[in-house]
Amino acid sequence: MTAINRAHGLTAKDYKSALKPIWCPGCGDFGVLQSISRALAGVGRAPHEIAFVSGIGCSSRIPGYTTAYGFNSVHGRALPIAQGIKLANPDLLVLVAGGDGDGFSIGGGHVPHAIRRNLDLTYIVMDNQIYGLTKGQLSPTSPKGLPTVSSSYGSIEDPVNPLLYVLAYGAGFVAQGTPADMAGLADVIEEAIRFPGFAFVNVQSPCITFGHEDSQLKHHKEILQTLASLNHDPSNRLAAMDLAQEYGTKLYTGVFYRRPEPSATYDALARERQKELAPKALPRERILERFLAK
Ligand SMILES: Cc1ncc(C[n+]2csc(CCOP(=O)(O)OP(=O)(O)O)c2C)c(N)n1
Ligand code: SF4
Repeated sequence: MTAINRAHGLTAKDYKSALKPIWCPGCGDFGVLQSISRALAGVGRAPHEIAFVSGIGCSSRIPGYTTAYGFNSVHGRALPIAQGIKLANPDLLVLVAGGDGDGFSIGGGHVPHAIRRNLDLTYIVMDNQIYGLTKGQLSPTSPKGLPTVSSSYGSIEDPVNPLLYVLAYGAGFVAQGTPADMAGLADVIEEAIRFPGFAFVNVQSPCITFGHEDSQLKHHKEILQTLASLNHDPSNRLAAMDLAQEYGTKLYTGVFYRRPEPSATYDALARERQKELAPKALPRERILERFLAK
């Protein structure tokens, strides 16, 4: 789908900042940055019309490497901040990104609320199944049995399944990609951006320094299967949940679920409500008077 729309004259390069990424050579996040830049060029919004919010982690550095307005915020709090930005300025295209730790550990409680509120945001999780920035501790998506610096004898916990998590809470768009297929990843990110409502893209983005063997690009290339090749119907939520159960054993890429008739977004409903209430609203001075009255 990504046919890059050259009519607006913007290319992937226009979305890359002059800042040189300090990720380890070979980190999957380089490919994610490239795919996001390509997707943005496909959509064609000017960089100053885009706000890119992240939490804290290696992956959360990503807004700084783009020419969009960027906010490398607080660990686990990217989603509430992004929602505030979108509500304050609904015309902005708002992207949110971070790691699996940022999104499903410390920030896990925000995900269901962002989904049920359904603001028009695109949330990209760089899922490397490890805490990269803090040097290789267990993350919520680490596979059971994985030895890490915080689980010397292997993890004894079941991992979170990010795909099932967001599908179960009712996200209208759910996809997965890997930098092992950058064109495919750019396609799903572009589709997510174009989806009117909360859209989630899980990117299996290898941590070459602390990640396990099965999470590396070479392995991804060997095992990835596109959902299109399985003739998956992305309008079928139950079929999507069925396939999502294979997270951790199979690597399916593409769109798991796209709600055929997207629900009204919170930002659109809030604007409607504002219009409705505007004639009844007190002038600012009257509110101040009431507030300051003894
Ligand atoms: C409130 C708070 N708790 C803990 C940390 C330490 N911390 C920074 S990043 C991080 C996790 C990084 O893992 P992830 O979010 O998966 O991103 P990655 O570095 O792997 O891209 C942690 C625990 C912090 N910065 N702030
Ligand atoms: S530690 Fe891992 S996630 Fe962080 S930059 Fe290096 S390879 Fe990437």
